[in-house]
Amino acid sequence: MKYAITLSSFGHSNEELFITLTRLQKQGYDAVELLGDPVSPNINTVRDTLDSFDLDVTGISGMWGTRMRDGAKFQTNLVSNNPAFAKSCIEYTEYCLKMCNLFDGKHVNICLTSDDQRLSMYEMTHGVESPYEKERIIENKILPVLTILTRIAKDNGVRLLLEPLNRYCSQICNTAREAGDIAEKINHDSFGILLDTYHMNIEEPSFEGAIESTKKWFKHAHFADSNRKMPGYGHIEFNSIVEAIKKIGYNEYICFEPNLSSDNFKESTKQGLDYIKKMENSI
Ligand SMILES: [Mn+2]
Repeated sequence: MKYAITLSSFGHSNEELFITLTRLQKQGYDAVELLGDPVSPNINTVRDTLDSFDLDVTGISGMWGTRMRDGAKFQTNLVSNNPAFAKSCIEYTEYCLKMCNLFDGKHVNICLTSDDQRLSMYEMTHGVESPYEKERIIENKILPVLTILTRIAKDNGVRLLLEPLNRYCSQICNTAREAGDIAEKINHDSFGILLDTYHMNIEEPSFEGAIESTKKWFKHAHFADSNRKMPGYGHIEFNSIVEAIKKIGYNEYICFEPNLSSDNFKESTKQGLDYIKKMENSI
C-alpha cells in the first residue's frame, strides 16, 4: 500500500507549501492529493515546488458543495435546477480533470451535492426524499452529467471517482451501494468509486460489507477517524477496514483526509500514518 494526504488539510496553517512537503516526505508519505481550487490555484508554483520532492500526486479533490475561499463563498453543485449554474459546475469539473492530467494524477473525486434545499440538507423530518424521487433524480439529472464527465475524464487520461457523502452533506448517494448502482449504469473504465471512512462510519452498516460490495469499482480510499481527525484519534476500528481493502486486492493509495485544525498537526500526521502502516504490516 502507498500513503498520501490531502493538502487541503493544511489550509488552516498558512504554512509554506515547501515546508509542508519537506515534513511529509520525511514522515514517510509517498504522495499528496491536491485541491481543485480555481480561486487561488498558483498551479505553476505548485508544480515547480512539487518537482523538487519525491512525492507523487494521487489526484484532485474537488471543492463540492459550499466552501469559503479568500473570504468569498464558492459553490459547486452538480445537481442543480439552474441550467447556467449546472453548466458552470460541469466546467469546474473539467478544470479539475485537466489539472489532474497536468499533475500526472490518476483521478478526480466527485460528490453529488445539490443547491436544491430538499436535497442538500438533512432536515428535522429526516430522510426528506423518497427512494423513488431519488431514483428519478439520478436517472434524469445525474447519469447524463456523469456520462459527459466520464468522457471528459477519459479524454484527459484520468478517472472520475464517485465519493458517497454522509447525510449531513447531501441526500443523494450516501452509501457504497448507491454509488455501486450508479457505477453499474455508467459502466466505464474511466469511472470508479472512492470510499471515505469518515462518511462510511455514519452511513454504512459495515465497513467490510461496503468495501466488498464495491470491489469492482473501488479505486481510492480516504481515511479519517470518526471525528475527522487522523486515524487513531477517534473510535473507528481501522483494522477491519485495512483488512477488507487488502482482501479485495487493492494496493494503491490510502489517502488521509483529516481536519487538522485542532491538533498538533505536525505530530498527528506522523502518528496516524505510523498507526495505519503498522496495522497494514501486521495483517
Ligand atoms: Mn473524502
